[in-house]
Amino acid sequence: MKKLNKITVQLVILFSLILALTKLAQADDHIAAHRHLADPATLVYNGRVYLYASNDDDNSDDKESGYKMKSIVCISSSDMKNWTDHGVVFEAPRDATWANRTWAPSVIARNGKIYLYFGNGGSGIGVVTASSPTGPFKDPLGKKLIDNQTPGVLPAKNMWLFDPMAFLDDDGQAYLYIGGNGEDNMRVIKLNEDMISVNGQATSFHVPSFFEASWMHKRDGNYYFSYSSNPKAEMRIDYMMSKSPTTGFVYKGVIGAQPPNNNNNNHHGIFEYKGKWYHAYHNRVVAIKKGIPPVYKRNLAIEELNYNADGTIAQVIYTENGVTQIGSINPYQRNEAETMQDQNGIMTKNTDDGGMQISGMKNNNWIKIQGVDFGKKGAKSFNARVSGLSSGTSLEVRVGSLDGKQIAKLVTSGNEAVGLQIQSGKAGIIQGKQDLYLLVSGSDTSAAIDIDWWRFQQR
Ligand code: FUB
Repeated sequence: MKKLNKITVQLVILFSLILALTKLAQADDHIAAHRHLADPATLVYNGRVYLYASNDDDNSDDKESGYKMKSIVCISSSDMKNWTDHGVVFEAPRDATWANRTWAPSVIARNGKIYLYFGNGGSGIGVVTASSPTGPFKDPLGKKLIDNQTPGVLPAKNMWLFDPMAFLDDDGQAYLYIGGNGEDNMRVIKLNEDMISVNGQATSFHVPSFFEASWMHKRDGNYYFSYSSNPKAEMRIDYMMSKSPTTGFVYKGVIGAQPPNNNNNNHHGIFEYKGKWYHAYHNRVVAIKKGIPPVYKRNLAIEELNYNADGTIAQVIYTENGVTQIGSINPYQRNEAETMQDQNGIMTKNTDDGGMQISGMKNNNWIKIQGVDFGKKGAKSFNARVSGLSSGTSLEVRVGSLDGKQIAKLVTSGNEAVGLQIQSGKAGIIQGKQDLYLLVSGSDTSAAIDIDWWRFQQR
């Protein structure tokens, strides 16, 4: 009897473990998790939402790495589930010769231009500009926009001059919020219409337990200043409200407690997209899962944000599955392979024409595209621009799950031309809204498949 109980307990533990790992594989509390990304800035532009992040892949895997980020990565989505990897859009000193760090960006669009503000570590703020949200970003000043000499920045005790937040008010006045490491170290300064020069001197308001990660947003005439509290206050995301962007702020409480699987610095963004509000943040779930020191290897995640009737913010409850999908993916148009909801073992790189592709997929590596709507007629064939297929390695297309119905398969007999080629195959009967898996399978262990894009033809 005792032996039976022991076996039962072991089985329960095994099943719970399998369940937990399956859930993690499907979870959405780590987006674009083929990279390590942190400090999300948000931009809603031409119907898409863009997230800009400190590139934690610039940091090494060891626990002594330190924050060495010197590039900014951009990802974007039109449905809040499938994210497109646009790669590194700004890098120092390549694109700003005076800078050697690019921490915690803030991005804003004005007069047809995109402005990206960043911390050169904790020692000043730079600004770079582009005509597209995905760059290329160029340095218009050749020096910092804000440093210790900027009027109103000093005096301050142990100021961290970083974590910019650019905010454009409805009356056309823009502001930059900066600073960290002390309740009286938050600074706000007006930006001129050119967005690359300041007007007047920085002012301040007292922020309880202020540590870093300033954010400003406005809703229904209320200004919300939110931030990461200090370690003593558990590095929560707290907020204050006012009827003015620069004064009169009153502490209102907690937007989000320390996120699960983070246990360290916290940094968030808030934005409205297609009628809903969202809270982007970072955690350390992927590094924890990989078993590497998590401090300098963060990942982005997202939750919906809700308001109470009086305009205060309902505290976010962090979940694994994050947000619901808005709309669906159209399989009958070209879909970039670097747009996905989840993946296993993939990397991305630039194509020769400046776009992006998935690269070096090995056997059992896959991407998942959520909510692909095949409609009533369904598909008759599938094609993709790929390289690296052989008689021993194929690209399978499955629906529902990794071992779900196989609806297409690309394979070549070998000797195919080197480089990306459009390959076609028949598609089995498939209709309605489905999750799609593109999976590399076969016996060739040296396989390294690249995928640029995929699409189906309608029946
Ligand atoms: O990513 C480097 C620093 O960590 C940011 O500037 C802070 O906000 C914290 O997230």
